[in-house]
Amino acid sequence: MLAITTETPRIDCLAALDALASRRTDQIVVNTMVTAREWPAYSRNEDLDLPFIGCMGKASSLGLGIALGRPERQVLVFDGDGSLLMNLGSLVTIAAARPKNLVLIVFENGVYEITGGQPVPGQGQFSFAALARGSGLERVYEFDALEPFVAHLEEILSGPGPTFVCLKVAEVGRRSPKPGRVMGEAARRVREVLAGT
Ligand SMILES: Cc1ncc(C[n+]2csc(CCOP(=O)(O)OP(=O)(O)O)c2C)c(N)n1
Repeated sequence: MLAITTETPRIDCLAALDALASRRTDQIVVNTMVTAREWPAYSRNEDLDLPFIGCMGKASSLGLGIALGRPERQVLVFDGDGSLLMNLGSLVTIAAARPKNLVLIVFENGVYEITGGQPVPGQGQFSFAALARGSGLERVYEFDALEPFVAHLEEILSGPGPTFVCLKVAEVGRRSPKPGRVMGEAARRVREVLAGT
C-alpha cells in the first residue's frame, strides 16, 4: 500500500478531474455523485462516459460488471465516499473477481456534497485504503495532495488492476450543474462505440 501524505490537507477535486481527463485515453469512465456533475466540463471523450445519477452506492458494482464484460477495455470508476460506504462489500467482490482492467477512485470529501454537505459518518475514524487492503485488494493508493497523485497517475493507469485509489479532496464548494446527459443515452453511445459503429 502506498500512502502519501503531506501538509496540504485536501486535493482540489476539479484539479484531480482535470489531471484524469488529460491522461485518459479510451477508458470507459463511470462517474457518479459530484463527479457526475463536474466531469463533463473536463472529459475529452464523452462518448465513453457513463454518468450514473442517483444510484448511490452502485457505481463500483456497475464498473466491476463492465470491466468483467469488456476485459480488453480499461474502466475507471469515480465514486463518492458516502456512496462507496453504502456498498463496501463491492470491494471484496472486486478483489475476488480480480479484474485487471478496473480502477476504482473514491473522492473522499467527508460529506454528502450534492445533497447539501451533510457529514459522512465516521469521518477521520476509518480509512478507505485500509478497508480496500482488508478486502483483499493489493494495488491501493491514497493521496491528500495533487502533485503526488499526478506523479503516480501513469503508474495507476498502466499497472494491472484491480486498483483502488483514495483521493482526499476538498468539497467543490458550489452548486454544481446538473448533468446534461441522461444515463440511457450515454449507455447507448458507449455500446455503439464499443461495437465500432
Ligand atoms: C440509496 C440512496 N440513498 C440516498 C440517496 C440520496 N443521495 C443522493 S446523492 C447523496 C450524497 C452522496 O454523497 P457522496 O457519495 O459522499 O458524494 P458527493 O456528493 O460528496 O460527491 C445522497 C444522500 C440516493 N440517491 N440513494
